[in-house]
Amino acid sequence: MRTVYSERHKLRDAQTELYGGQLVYPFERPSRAELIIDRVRTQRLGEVVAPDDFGLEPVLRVHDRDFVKFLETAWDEWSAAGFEGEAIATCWPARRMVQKPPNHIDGKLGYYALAAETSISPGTWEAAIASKDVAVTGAKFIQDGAGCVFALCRPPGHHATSDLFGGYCFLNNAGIAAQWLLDQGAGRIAILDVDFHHGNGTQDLFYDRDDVLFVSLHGMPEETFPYFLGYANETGAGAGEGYNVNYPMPPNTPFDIWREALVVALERIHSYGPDAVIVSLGVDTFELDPISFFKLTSDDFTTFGAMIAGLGRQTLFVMEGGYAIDEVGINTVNVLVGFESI
Ligand code: OKP
Ligand code: ZN
Repeated sequence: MRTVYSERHKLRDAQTELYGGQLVYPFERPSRAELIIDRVRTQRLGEVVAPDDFGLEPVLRVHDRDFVKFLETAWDEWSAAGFEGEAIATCWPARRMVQKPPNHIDGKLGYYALAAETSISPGTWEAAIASKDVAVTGAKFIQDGAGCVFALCRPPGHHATSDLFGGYCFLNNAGIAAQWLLDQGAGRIAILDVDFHHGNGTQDLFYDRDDVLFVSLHGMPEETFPYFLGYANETGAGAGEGYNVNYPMPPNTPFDIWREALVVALERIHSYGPDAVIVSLGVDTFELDPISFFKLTSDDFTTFGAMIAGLGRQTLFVMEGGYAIDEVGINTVNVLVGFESI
């Protein structure tokens, strides 16, 4: 399969993540994408192509214009305000407070952040833009008839909502690609989110719609990030009722349990009959992932890639998380090779 990749992800190299009360070098780091592209090449997965520039139009189909403007100018406003570290949200419009963006960048950060771990650094905007272009370029190949494409996005996207960044995400790459395919004439898109974390942003984008089916397997929100969404009773609203499906699972879930959830998820996608499937591909379900608690082995990734291929649908893989650096390339490419083995 073809891989879409941009070197511009390296422009996102924040030096800080607020973790366990300390500022650490972020888990979501440039070497992740470099190790994945190295593995794509050594395993000869297929050609690697650079993305086209699709501009902001596809972004503004799912994201709020003021939010996008905020992301574009946040670093400059932060440094102009005289702050010396990276831009970190530290205050929020909490319960019973006014939900209105203030003028000062310190307050705007809290208004547009869903969490504090994700620092904004110089180059973050440019990398986020390149990442959505990787996803939309992948979608274009799908539109042109490709059976499967790997969009090696970085930074990831599935936590980003129409007007919130966080969880290492800025623009919702999978959501932008899904909406772009619909705008090109697709009738129905299914998004299968197999990242360890619930794709709260993607769920939120399409929650009241029936033209995007969102299905997610993830750590139960009682126990892990993003904590405040991802329960099984979140099934959609209005016209979208029944088109949102969550499979939260407990700590130490092994592959045989996870795979049962995937079987049911794939049956739901099959009965939906989508024109294309977008897989939010996180490999942080791996047993050695430093921030997650599922127990998949490297071979399990190959197995579930083949299971997804069993749908027999055009499939766009969009990279999300995965933080066990030594195996991130192996596990990611195992999914893609598994898919191609069918
Ligand atoms: C991004 B993706 C809060 C911990 C926050 C953020 C995890 C983001 C994961 N104490 N951790 O879904 O892989
Ligand atoms: Zn994740």
